[in-house]
Amino acid sequence: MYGSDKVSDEAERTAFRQAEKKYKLYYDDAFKSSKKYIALKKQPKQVDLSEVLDFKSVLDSYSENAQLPPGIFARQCGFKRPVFCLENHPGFYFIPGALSMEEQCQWIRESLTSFPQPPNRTNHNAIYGPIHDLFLATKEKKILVDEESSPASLDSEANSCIGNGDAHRWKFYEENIASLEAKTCKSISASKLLRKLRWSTLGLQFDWSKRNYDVSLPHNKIPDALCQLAKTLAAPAMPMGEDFKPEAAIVNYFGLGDTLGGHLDDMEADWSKPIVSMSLGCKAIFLLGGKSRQDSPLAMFLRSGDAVLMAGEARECFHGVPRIFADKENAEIAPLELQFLHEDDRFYLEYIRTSRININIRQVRKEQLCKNTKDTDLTATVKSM
Ligand SMILES: O=C(O)CCC(=O)C(=O)O
Repeated sequence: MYGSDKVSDEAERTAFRQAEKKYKLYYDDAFKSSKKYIALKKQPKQVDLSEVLDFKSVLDSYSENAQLPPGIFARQCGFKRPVFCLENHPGFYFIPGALSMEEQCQWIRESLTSFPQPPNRTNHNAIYGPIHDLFLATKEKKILVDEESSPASLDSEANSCIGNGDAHRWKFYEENIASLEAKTCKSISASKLLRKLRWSTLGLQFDWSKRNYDVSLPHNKIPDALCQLAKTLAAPAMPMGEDFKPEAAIVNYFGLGDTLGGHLDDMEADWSKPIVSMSLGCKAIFLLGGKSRQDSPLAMFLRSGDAVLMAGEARECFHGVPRIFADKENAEIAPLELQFLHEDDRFYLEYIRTSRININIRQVRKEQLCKNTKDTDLTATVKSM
């Protein structure tokens, strides 16, 4: 799960860490001393990708001649395409191109508009409190201003309220009004905040400081359409037709250079239930390790529309995302760009050109508890807040 980038000395020496370092984005500083450096754009260091498993090529050759590389097997699970499994990682499933283009666009839009809306929490909560309509504010070029440091004259112009425990401290203002007072106010543009959005949580809210789910936190249920999609995608990991109840989701937002350090998702009660993880936007490298950080991880590409399931033993495996590719050549999002271009909404297009979004959906509680703890009990908390 999302966590600190700080790595202990011991972790620094592990096989997992070495792989993270191998694929992480570093810049070439060959030009630094040259005068040309200023004129040239920073160049990413070349990285050897020859060992990265590419399920797209696996699918292509499998469709052509039914051949599979050693250690990979295919299952027909009622999707348009086969689902791939790894002999060395029982419980891991890769569904290439699981989401249609329309679905990808839909969940990118939701990830930027409705998912970060309160009561869902985001990484911004700790500093700014709940923020409403961040995407809209970005489109409208608004500025978030700290009321405490702002002159009273601004107050009448504010049109969106945010609280940080003490009510309404941070507010969005029109750009021109906020910039008039920029010198006296603590402020940040909505577009910067959107760029710095790293996660939002849906359904049962995850408390990062305690590393567990806090069912007492106000929350909405995961949207029905997302639940339905997650249930459909989870089917290969539920061969006896068991039920998968999506109760919580974490949406991770990656910009250029962002990574997700190696971790385990171990806060859910029933590990036989999969984590359903969907990729949107720029291509990434995913590392699937073993039960110890000392185990060398397998690197694989994740593209927009791919889905991964981690269930059973695979739930005990370290995993992470050391790299996203935000450059035109490697991002592999041309069809997505075209789709958003047609929709004439340049804000989605601008965002996704250099970003990746991951939505991972989980059943948190054991079957019996899901049934016994009625959601009305939990929504009562919402109403009483
Ligand atoms: O971004 C991804 O593909 C993986 C996300 C993940 O591992 C997590 O949120 O626990």
